[in-house]
Amino acid sequence: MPTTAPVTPTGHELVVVANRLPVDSRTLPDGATEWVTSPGGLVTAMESVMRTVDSGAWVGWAGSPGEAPEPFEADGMSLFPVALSAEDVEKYYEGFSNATLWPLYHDVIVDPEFHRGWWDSYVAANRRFARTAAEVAGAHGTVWVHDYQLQLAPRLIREQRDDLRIGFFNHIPFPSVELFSQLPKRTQILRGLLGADLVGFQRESDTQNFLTSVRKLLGHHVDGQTVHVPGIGSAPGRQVQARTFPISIDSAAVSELTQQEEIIERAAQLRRDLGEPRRIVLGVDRLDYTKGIRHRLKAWGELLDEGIIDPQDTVMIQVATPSRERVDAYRQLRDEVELTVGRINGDHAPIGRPAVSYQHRSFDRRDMTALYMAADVVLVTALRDGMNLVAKEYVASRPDLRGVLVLSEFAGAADELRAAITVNPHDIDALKGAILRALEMAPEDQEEAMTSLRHQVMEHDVQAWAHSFLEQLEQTGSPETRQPPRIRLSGDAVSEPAAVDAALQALVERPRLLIASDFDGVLAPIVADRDAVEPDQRSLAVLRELATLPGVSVALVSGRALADLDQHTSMPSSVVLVGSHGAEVGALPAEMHAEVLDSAALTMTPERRELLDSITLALQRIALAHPGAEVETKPAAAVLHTRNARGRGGANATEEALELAMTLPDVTVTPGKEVVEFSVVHTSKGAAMEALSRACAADAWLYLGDDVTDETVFGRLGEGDVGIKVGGGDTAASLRIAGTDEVRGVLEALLAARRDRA
Ligand code: GDG
Repeated sequence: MPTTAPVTPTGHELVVVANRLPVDSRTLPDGATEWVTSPGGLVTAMESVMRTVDSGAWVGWAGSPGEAPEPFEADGMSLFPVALSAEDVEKYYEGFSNATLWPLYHDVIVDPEFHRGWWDSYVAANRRFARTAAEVAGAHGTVWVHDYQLQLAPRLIREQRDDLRIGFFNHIPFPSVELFSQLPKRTQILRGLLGADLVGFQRESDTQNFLTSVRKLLGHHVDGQTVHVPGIGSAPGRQVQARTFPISIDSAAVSELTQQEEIIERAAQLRRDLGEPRRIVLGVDRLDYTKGIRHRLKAWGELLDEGIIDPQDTVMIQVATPSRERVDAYRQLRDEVELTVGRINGDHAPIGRPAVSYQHRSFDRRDMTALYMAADVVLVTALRDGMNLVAKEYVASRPDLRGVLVLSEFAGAADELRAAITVNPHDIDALKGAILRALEMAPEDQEEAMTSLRHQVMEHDVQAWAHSFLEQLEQTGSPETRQPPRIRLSGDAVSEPAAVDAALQALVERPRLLIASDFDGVLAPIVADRDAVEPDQRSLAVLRELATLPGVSVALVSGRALADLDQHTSMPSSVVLVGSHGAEVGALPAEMHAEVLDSAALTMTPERRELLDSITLALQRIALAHPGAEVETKPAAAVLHTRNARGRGGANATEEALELAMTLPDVTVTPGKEVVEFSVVHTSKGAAMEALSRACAADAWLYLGDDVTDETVFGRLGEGDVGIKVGGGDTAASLRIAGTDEVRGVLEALLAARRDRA
């Protein structure tokens, strides 16, 4: 029983993030609220792994719309409730999660609905869960995110806490790429999931479907079960593992219940209540269209209609637990199921007894076990199901080795429970045949099949499942070994002129050179009005001159849009211009190999265009609220400039823009000096330099830069390359000079030295 003592929100070693907390609230007669733990399989599994860590936490919704209760302790875990408003419940939970994702991921058994407002709410809710998880996880801790409601959370957590190990497990199927592609927000979802170090699925086919989607829709390199996620900006590339972990149940606990006298008696009583039928057939499901309840009833109704089953000696019990009752498709399903049950009972039930005993309510765990123990046959006829725990619970409830399981091949459990009678539930004749085979199976055959099934279920329980997921996560993405970008110089002390000279002398000796430079702050002093920039004409002239020398290629790499850069520098075609932080590359001189540029990463798709338009609008709204802030639009990016904003306006606008960035999982956000850029193509100055260096087959390169965005280049310095930081601040460059005047000096020295060599 939970206590309501508040917990200090710091430092948990293992944090579970799931839509629901493992508790339900109960209102006491005096109006006070009491929390009762709701032990499901996941809770049991987590209890077992929580025992292995010093401190465990669970982040989730407490189940009632409105304000979240204060954090509290329950069963050795700290619970951190996340608030969901009534509108969140409608749009994030019932809408995007259960009326868009759920049907789409279950092979569109009903049509998924797409509404843009639902998506916004899904993003906002995922951010809230992610923020709480990031707040409560300890340094280098582990976060395990569960299920389709929280697919953006892994990335959103990583954006705040790069020190964490993050795992994600999808409890429901992952659809084929053809179906997944229907999802308007498909790339955002994939990028959200790829924030994890390990993404787990129920079946091997789900894992493969995910990897195919990542490869086809994001263009990432996939090597076996490893996804190579390219680095963005100064962030290094990452590897994400996708693996299969079939979930299970607390098998020993279920089996143990079957030994209790009271439960044995309940099972016997059940049979008596039903008039001692010769055979009981059982279905247990949430009332969900994925579970194939209609197909099951159709088969059963036909068997009765045809007189093959005698309702006097064979009864069906259908437990249909209420579920998602405010979602249209579920209301409709309930009506249809109840109509069908009514019809079957009207046609066939003996007086005083049902042909189908239909139970639209929840039973407690002990009653459920009694039902399994009383059932001669259990029907699991799901049209699509991640795993299906009912199948495993039935097996665990039969230490007497009696009973037959009919199992849909579309349930994940079919991969493991090979000794069940498997069936395609869409084939009603085959389903009828499977039911009859089950009813007629000889006791020794039942025993043989059940022995094999129990071997599987008792060995592979939910505790083993959780431990194997966490063990794999432990071996994956290890935060301790993740290197932050290397800092070679701090402060603002400039390098010794002799050191700069020596580096330049060594550089000019290389046969093929790439000389590249940032523009603002390097070739031109920074000015408040970006259009009034006055580049150092001598520096530009020296660069033009360098470009004429044999074996030398020259490039300007800027955050400015390409056209803007061109206008302010008037470079000849022998100098390559790279704009928008690498997203726009001008014409390359004939001797360069254009094919090495990654055009897929740079292409503006209609999807990216639409995204860019919405970002521009949002930034314009922020700029309007903070006078002096401005929005610049580029072909593949929108930029918020705060240089001219008044007072705290600049800082506030930047904060709001970074808040906005959190909601945009498909965008590269690059904060610079009083500027934040949102690019919808994924590249960086560093990536562009690397491509240019390959395009001109350079033996070594020189790069001059002053901004944080130039660190993406300095971070890639190889042996023989020279990186010069202009101005103060931490940098991965190896040398520092003071300002634009010194840049001119460096370029002149370089030109003279290279000429001498020639
Ligand atoms: C999702 C995936 C995957 C049902 N009625 C009562 C009751 N239950 C319990 C069952 C079972 C659980 O609910 C249902 O689990 P399932 O696996 O069948 O299905 P989903 O709820 O759809 O779960 C599924 C699962 O996640 C785990 O990863 O297997 O594929 O869809 O445990 O016994 N329990 C009680 N009273 C009831 O009336 N106490």
